[in-house]
Amino acid sequence: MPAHVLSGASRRATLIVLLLAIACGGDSGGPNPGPNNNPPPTGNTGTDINITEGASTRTTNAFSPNPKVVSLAGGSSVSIRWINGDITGGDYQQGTATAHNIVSDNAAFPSSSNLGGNATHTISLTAAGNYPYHCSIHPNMVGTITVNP
Ligand SMILES: [Cu+2]
Repeated sequence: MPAHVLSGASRRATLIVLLLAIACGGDSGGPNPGPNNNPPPTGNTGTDINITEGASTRTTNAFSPNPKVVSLAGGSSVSIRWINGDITGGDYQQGTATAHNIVSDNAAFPSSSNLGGNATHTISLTAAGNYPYHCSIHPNMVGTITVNP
């Protein structure tokens, strides 16, 4: 059917699709592969867990370090921060990220949203113990946090 005979409804549907494409194109804080990755985060390096490049096909080595061992050290809580470093084909400005979603195996801490390139997820743990977790998108990705007293 030639474009000039598209019905009014078809034209409206096409316009809506175009507007949705524009609205979804920006950095929304969700998955942001390609050139819209975040710059590498700073600070907090002592409690970071990096999601490694190529993590989607890995198991325990999808996370580094793994296990992550921290200590309350007399305090009431310790924070843990994941960084999605799974960016391939260049640095954060040129590479493409794979989204990951961190989930506690036993609902011990809040899940992340889908993390884009260099996006972070920070939790606070208040009790000693082992905290197994995985990626809900790639369940082969498994890790453990050990909190010592
Ligand atoms: Cu994943």
